[in-house]
Amino acid sequence: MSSLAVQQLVDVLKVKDEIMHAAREYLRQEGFIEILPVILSPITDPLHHDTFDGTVSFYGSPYQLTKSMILHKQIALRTLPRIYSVSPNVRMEPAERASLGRYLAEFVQLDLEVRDASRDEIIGVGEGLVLHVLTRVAERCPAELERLGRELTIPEAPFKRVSFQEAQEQFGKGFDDALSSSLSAPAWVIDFPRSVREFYDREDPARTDILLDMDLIYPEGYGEALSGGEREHTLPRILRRLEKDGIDKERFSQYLSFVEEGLPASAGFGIGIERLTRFVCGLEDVEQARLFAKAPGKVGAI
Ligand code: ASN
Repeated sequence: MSSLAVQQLVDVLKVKDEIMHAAREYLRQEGFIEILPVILSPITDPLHHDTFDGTVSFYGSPYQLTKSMILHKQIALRTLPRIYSVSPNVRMEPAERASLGRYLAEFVQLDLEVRDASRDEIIGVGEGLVLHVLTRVAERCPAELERLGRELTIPEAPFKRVSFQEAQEQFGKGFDDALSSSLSAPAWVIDFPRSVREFYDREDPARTDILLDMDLIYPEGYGEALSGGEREHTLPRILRRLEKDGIDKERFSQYLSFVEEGLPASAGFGIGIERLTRFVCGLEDVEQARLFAKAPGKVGAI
């Protein structure tokens, strides 16, 4: 990865600032309330893929650094119906992922959730958010984009949808990169199999082992933009999912007591801010999208 010249870095940071401004503008207009992020908790997203845990001692008790706000988002919906958080996440991915250009061990996710929403409704929020951000950046940062050599095309909604199975048949296992390189506009991948996702994504009542979830994939090889879906929210279903995934329910005892009291049905997603900045600016590597970037394995980064 080549390092950016000072002016390019300034331009990237200005674009990132506009991305956040536009995202908040859109979400406020859509009735969302921003809640402050949780950074330390005894419970966090178990994640399906391999990461090393960031555990710290909280007065002698093991607490984890947040991997995503998913469990807290569900609990927060007991208080407010439409929420989001600009949430710092720590996911210590295996070091070899650094070379892929789209992983940071510390990154920021705009994580949102809506009470009683369906996947279709939340897909609409995702499209609206991405379109608003791209339109505003194109309007407000033309000089920055030009200096970065980036011509932004504003896609049309609704974005194309492809099922996980279709994508895998066409592009093979781990299809994200090949699918993304084939696209000239963002597209949704829907209906992931249960075995590749986390326990909180809702299983389709009509199709065993297929989830009502989705990823948004950027075009031009920039890869995954966001992940989300409808959620499991009742105790018997969550306990069954934990069991199927071989997860000890004691690990989530605090979460399960909220589930027992009652969680609302919901759907939501989280979109990575550095990846969005990389896509909007047309950057080679996600490390170029922020200051103090920590790529997987880069010990010494501050
Ligand atoms: N934030 C994502 C979601 O809402 C979960 C994740 O990042 N693993 O589904």
